Amino acid sequence: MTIRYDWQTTEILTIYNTPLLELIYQAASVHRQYHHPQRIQVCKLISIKTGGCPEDCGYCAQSSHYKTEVKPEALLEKETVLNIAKIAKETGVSRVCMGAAWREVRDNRQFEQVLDMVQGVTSMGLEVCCTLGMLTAEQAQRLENAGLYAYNHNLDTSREHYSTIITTRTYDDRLNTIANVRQTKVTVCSGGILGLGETVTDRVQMLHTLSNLQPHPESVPINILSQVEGTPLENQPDVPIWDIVRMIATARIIMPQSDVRLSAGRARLSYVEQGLCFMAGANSIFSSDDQKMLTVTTPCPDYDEDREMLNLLGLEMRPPFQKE
Ligand code: SAM
Ligand code: DTB
Ligand code: SF4
Repeated sequence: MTIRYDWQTTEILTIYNTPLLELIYQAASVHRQYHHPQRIQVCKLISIKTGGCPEDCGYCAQSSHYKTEVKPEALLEKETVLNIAKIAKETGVSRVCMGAAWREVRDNRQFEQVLDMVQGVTSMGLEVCCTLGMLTAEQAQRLENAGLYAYNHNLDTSREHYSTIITTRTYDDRLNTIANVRQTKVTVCSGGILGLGETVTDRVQMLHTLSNLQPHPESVPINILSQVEGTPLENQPDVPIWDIVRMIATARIIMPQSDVRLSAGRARLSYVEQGLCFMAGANSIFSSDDQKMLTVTTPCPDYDEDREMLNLLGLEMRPPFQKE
């Protein structure tokens, strides 16, 4: 099967609605053609700058527009970041993702500090990813020069649904930043969230936008909304496991070479449910030593628990820079 960049929304919808076990079988078959079926990428998130974000993303604990448990903190020291990365590396983690609650990167001293952290963690032999909000092509170039391996910038949902979730930036702002990263050798990580009150059509449209990017994002995170008290989306119902599996399988089939990451929301899934997600083509997760994703509002399974799960499922952790 060759990689396609011309998927139509009707085709994607047909895949999404395929009888479940047939869909999983098809996704698993594609997965095996493009990836080592026993290998899972394990990533560690570090919130290098927490809270106080000027954006109004309706799901986010870090937006200053909502009153949540999260309090704004200063940028972490490089030493702190290197220590967290060291423990992650010793555990077998291959990628460290540094997140900042910024609207966009500014050309200031804080950016210099982030570039220094990127350099430091990269020189430990780890893949480094950053998610810092909007970026110019020049800033992307500076991150590349510091050794950055990936940049995360999610589309979150469809263009149509986007404006009901976020009003402080547009879908095109998002696509522009992704295009700016594409001007460098830094790989692109872009996906979305399930559970924002979107329809199946919105999900399919988001997958359509992602799968029509050429090349496809090297990694596609599928987040499941973690309902945060104080945000406009605090009362959204849980996303059914079947929708999660369908979304993962569809992403796997239409973007066969990309890593599909079962991201936020994994903590509430049983090993059996996660096993189904891996069968459907998910091959990447976030794991942690502090039980959280970026903030305390979104739990994350820890290294020990994940080691147990991977052992039970006969899976192993993928070393850094070894994507086939
Ligand atoms: N500020 C940067 C930005 O938005 O691009 C980076 C950090 S932001 C926390 C990264 C992604 O995390 C969001 O795009 C969203 O997909 C996901 N996310 C944030 N809060 C979430 C929540 N409560 N549940 C699930 N996913 C969430
Ligand atoms: C992504 O798609 N998921 C990660 C990462 N990129 C930055 C974040 C997950 C949600 C974090 C929400 C929280 O911890 O508050
Ligand atoms: Fe800010 Fe990112 Fe949260 Fe949006 S998702 S409020 S941009 S930290």
